[in-house]
Amino acid sequence: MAESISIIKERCSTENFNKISKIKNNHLHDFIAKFIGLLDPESVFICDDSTEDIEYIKKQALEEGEEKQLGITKHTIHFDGINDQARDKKRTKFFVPKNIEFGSGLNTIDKDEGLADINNIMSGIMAGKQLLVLFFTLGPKNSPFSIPAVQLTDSYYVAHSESILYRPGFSEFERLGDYGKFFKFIHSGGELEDAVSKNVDQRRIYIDTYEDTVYSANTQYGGNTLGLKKLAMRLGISRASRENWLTEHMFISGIKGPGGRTTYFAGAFPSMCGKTSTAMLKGETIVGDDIVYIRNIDGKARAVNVELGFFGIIQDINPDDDPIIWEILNSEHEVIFSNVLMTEDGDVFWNGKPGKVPEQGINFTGKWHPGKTDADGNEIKPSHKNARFTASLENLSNLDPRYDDPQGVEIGGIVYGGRDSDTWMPVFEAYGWTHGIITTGASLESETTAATLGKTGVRVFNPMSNLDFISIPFGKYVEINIDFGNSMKSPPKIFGVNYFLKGEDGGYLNSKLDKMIWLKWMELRIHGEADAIDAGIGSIPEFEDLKDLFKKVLEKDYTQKDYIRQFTLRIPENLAKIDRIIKIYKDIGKGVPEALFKVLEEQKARLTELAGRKGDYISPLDL
Ligand code: SPV
Ligand code: MN
Repeated sequence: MAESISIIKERCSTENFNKISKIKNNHLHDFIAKFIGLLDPESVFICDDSTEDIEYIKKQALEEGEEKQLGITKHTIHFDGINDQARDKKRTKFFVPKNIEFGSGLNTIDKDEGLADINNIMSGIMAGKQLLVLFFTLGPKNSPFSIPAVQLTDSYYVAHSESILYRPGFSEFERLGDYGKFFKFIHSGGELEDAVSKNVDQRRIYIDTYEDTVYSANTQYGGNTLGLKKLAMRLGISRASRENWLTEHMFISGIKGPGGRTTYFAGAFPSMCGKTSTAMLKGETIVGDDIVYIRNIDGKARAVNVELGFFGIIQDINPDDDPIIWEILNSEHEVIFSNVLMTEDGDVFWNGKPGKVPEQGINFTGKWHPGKTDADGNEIKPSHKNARFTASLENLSNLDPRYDDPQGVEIGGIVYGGRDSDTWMPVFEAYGWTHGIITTGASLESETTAATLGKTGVRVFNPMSNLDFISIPFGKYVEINIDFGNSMKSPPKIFGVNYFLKGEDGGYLNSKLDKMIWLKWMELRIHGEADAIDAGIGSIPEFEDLKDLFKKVLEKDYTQKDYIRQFTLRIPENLAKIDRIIKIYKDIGKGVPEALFKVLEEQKARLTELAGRKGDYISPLDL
């Protein structure tokens, strides 16, 4: 449509029009023109990734009040509104065209109805504002993994955040020419009051996996607005399911083994279960902390970090447990803090930050002082529990040298872990790919903590830690995971971990650093350099191997007593878990692969038989 380019021209300065003219892509021009028509911005800014353009975005974020300058030059703070502090699950919906069955458990809306609703909400929503057009690639450039993406937004904060978190893509769009399979994100914060979205009750996050498009309106919180993060992840899961690869909610890290070799692991953990700390283990290297694409390349599972930065939870970050992140947050590197406390002298404070709690400051509720309460009389902490920091991975001292490798890194092991006080052992290896996907990944649960509303200690089902993002029927999602590994001659080994196992006295059986040992043991297993014991749920470490590793890595004397307490097979708890998982998948019903029930029933039979011979609780020495 030649018409599209003239619609764009009308709202652009000559300079901006020259930029967009460099990309010869009719699909892109049509898309931008269509949304200029709907959103009705006063002007359009095209970001070509030049330093000047990025600086312009940062300057505008400060000028418009979406960010405030902090004491350190490259540090700013952003506040989201009081009721806009997290992902809005209720108002996040998938479009479903007529006559298509999407399966149960997903929040869906009829496509025509959804489109009518969002067109109504977005109609003229950018009147008087500037539309920003930004280009990125998900995954490394020029790689079999990369997916180009375009973001339309009226938020300089969203644009600034994405410029830190993602790989620039303007030149990639230029190179690709008339290419149509890019992801498309349209966001507007809507009407703002004191620089925060005013109409959060009109918040919408609508996902059209059939058109690779996501709409987000009347919200600013990153999880709802950063198109390339969790919005792209849902599009990625759909696309991957059609093309036989995987989009997963995982970190990637490189674990060092004997002789200085590096073995790469990818891992999924529900939030507050040790995902970031596993990605950032002392002495190891990080490729990514949140989202990965995994492909079968020449018979090997290879993976990339989709992103290039952290949008990480800041609560409890301290120099002892998180020395590398602490260093980033206290240096001259670029950081956007969100929803922490800002003090008069331009410093920040968050819940769990060592040091004295400031006497006063500004947080997401406005002026704050210790003891401030909300309308229900509950104490307001200095920072929101979901307060975050946005920073590039590229400044990390433990960044893996292959973090941007267009071919990805070869994944040797996949790790699944949840918060589990009484069932899983600290570490175990599945019998094989299908067994691992079914009994660990697809059976993942996590106990609620004091950090979430409601009762603590309740087990929440969260398959592959992807519950909130699965954009295809659940059964199909499990099936593509199974099929993916089985398409390879030697797929990655799968491991389960549990950092939260407790003893009879209610205390944790492991210290925070023990996870370093579990990863080292997995590394040896992948290379066939450690033996294991069959425990009915999979294979578990031998005492001597752990003893050696504890000594070598942590200079700790690991005792047989600790080993027995940590690795006693708890059969009643394991059987109860299998029953819970079978029930969940029976309730999902249609589309769940038969293999899932078969493998879970086999595990049940194995454990029941073991209990008959050796009792309900079996020491690893008796297995
Ligand atoms: C998560 O909640 O898993 C996050 C943050 O990584 S958000 O972008 O909100 O999804
Ligand atoms: Mn995440």
